[in-house]
Amino acid sequence: MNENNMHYNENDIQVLEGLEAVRKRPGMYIGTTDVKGLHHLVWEIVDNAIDEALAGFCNHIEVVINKGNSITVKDNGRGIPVGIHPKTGVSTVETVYTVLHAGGKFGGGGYKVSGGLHGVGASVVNALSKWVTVTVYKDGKIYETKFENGGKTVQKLTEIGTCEENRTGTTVSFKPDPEIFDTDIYDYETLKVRIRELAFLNKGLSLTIRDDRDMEDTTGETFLYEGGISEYVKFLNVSKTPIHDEIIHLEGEEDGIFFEVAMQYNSGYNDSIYSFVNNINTHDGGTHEEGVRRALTRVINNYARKANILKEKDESLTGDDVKEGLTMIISCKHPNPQFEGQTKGRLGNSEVRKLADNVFSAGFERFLMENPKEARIIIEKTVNASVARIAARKARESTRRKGDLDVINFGGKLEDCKEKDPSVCELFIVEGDSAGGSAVKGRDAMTQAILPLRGKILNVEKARVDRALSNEEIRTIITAFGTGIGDAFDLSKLRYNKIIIMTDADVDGSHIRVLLLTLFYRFFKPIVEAGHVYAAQPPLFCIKHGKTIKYVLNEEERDTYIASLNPNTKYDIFRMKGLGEMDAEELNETTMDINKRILRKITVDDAIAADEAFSLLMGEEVEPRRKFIEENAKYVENLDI
Ligand code: 28F
Repeated sequence: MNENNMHYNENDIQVLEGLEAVRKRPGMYIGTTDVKGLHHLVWEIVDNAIDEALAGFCNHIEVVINKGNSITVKDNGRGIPVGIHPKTGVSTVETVYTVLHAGGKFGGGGYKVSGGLHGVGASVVNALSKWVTVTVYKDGKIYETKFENGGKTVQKLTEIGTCEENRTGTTVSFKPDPEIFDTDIYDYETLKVRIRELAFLNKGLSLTIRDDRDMEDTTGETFLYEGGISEYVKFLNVSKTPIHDEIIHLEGEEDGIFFEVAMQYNSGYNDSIYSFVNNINTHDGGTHEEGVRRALTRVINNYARKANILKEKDESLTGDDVKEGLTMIISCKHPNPQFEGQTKGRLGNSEVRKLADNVFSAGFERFLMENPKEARIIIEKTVNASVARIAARKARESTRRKGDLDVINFGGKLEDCKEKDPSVCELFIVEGDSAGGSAVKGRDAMTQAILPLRGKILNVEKARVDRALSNEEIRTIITAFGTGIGDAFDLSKLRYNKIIIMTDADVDGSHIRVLLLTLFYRFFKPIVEAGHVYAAQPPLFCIKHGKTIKYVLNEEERDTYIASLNPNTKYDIFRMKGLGEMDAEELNETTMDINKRILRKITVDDAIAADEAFSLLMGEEVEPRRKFIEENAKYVENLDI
């Protein structure tokens, strides 16, 4: 794309308008006169330096915030031509800085502007500045010209000294006019982030940013990425967990249009896809993005079918499926970009769609062929996304199906309470039929409902929503809650203020409790977050002395209690039976009676940490799960009620 610049000459400059127009309506040229517009001036100048880099003549650009919030931008390019411009009769440097649209973009000469939106150029910056100084290093000489108060030439281009023969470049310093801008204070971070982005987008180009406002001669920060957008992807994935090592980097060129893409999947569920045209972020996508998305979906589907990971009967993967956990940078350099849309954030050039599709599909297909291990990891990730998407859809349809999950349809499993006001109602989810029977007899039938569970419920961490919904126990729970799930979830429809998990104090009981918590956390998170979920705590020991009966939860409490007794007291200790062996009265007394029982409220104070904990717990690893069962007090706060 550099050839275009070879025939460049000074005739390309066209004189269109005076700088006064810019000062009258700055918004038309730089968008706003707020802090954003202030920074925009820097990008106008930096863009010119980037153009020189894109032309292949510059590999270092420096931006300095000076004392007093003036800016200096320096490049080591060829230097703006210093000869007299035939149309204006003044030096080209002066012409570029005083004639609106003198950048060549409108002159048809082909000097590229890196930003399609920008590139209105140096003269706009000059028009909106208190002062500007331009220094050019060329042919062993140093030239300088100066402007003041909106671009009035106060010093014609003058040879002010000599330099080494091989030193070339352009240095521009300017101070934004405080009469134009709401603020005159530059933000280092804002400049740095964009400078770093420009370094990612232009491989091999080094960019330095320095803040000299507080202290001179600081070194600043230099960004140089030989890997270009691959390093951008690596940077974006740094706090994520990539699922394959290599960052896939593909590029191609046709008719002076350069296209490249870099990508890597991570274990997350969100995507970070950013696209650029001539270094400008195309927020609203466009043809370059469309080409890639189309090709990505097609190539993955083809591979998945061929490898039989996707069976004949399976639905095809969608664009959403294939971008789950995808970090991707798309960059296109186009000599004549058409920006569309309200905010001009969309690339419209239709020829780019094909180029993007071709470059991406050929390269990505090849990557998959050459890296079968990575290919499988990637395809399986996208297939999982698809399974989850289909399952979620089924779940929604299922909860919508009239009558299917209605309370009416219980078949007698739920022993509901008489009271209908949820604020006083409780649902006991009880392990086993026999405990269920005792609980029904021992309950307060007015406010306490009993749902007995037969055996263990499905581990929803290991099963997708569709399988979970085909599980009888889970369907019953969903129905009992009354809230629905997925899109249809409605917390206000919860039929009980307290949902109490009542399981044995042994390992099996703990396991069932964790399975239920996982189910609640995954499907009914708001219920957990709102503090509706509790664990009943059946006592492990009963201590009788005289007429007093004391139930304690564990050995520690037992020993503490005994130590507190008069040493002469005679007492008996009974190890409590499992829930199933207690009669109704015992169960009521120890575990259900509002005045005597001990409940533990399940809280989720840190949703993210809890989510991770649940994954860890309920995933493949057995050991951490055992640990949770022992330590689950971390997410559970003791509460005496
Ligand atoms: C700190 C900002 O502005 N760098 C620039 C060049 C180089 C050439 C050029 C610029 C003439 C008519 C535009 C040199 N030699 N940094 C910069 N480096 N402009 S701006 O040409 C200016 C054109 O319109 C340049 C041969 N061709 C071009």
